[in-house]
Amino acid sequence: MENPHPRPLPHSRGGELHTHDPLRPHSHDPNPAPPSASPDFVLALPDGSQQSVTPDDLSRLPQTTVPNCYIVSTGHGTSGPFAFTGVTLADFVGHYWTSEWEQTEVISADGFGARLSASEVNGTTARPVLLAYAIDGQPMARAAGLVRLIVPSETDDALKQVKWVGEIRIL
Ligand SMILES: Nc1nc2c(c(=O)[nH]1)N[C@H]1C(S)=C(S)[C@@H](COP(=O)(O)O)O[C@H]1N2
Ligand SMILES: [Mo]
Repeated sequence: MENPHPRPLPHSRGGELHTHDPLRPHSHDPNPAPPSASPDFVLALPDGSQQSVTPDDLSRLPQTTVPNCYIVSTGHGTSGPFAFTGVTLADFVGHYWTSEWEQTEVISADGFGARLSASEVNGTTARPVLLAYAIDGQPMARAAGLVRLIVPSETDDALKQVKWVGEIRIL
């Protein structure tokens, strides 16, 4: 099934990943296995700079826990409730980029990703968007998605619950 809200990619990519647009995921069976061993990811800033970020780096930023999160899919069921712990995406972006920004792209090397607007990221303060590194009080295993984007407000198809974050672009 086509994504009902297709949006064009602002940048083309080298072709090193999949040929489909990871920010327009279609309904599919979720990948069971991580695309690589390392949980480190690349942060690409609007000024063109890039840096590597580790789960340790995240754990030194303010910590937030969002309880009662569900991973919902009409196609392959619902799991939860989970309490996810991590840094809010708003705190994360604010730490690394203090100027204006409009949207962020969160992409896994397995070809799955989500695009979030600044208002979506900054506006969900009660149940904020997280970069999660722990689940139910335990460190998250790589196989379980470390580092995982958790969008608690999305409760229909899990298309924003990106496992194995490999790159975050601030735009
Ligand atoms: N990187 C990555 N994240 C992903 C997926 C995927 O294939 N790759 N599948 C999504 C889909 S369609 C679902 S239903 C959920 C499944 O999450 P779970 O493995 O924790 O149940 O992960 C989402 N996040
Ligand atoms: Mo899914």
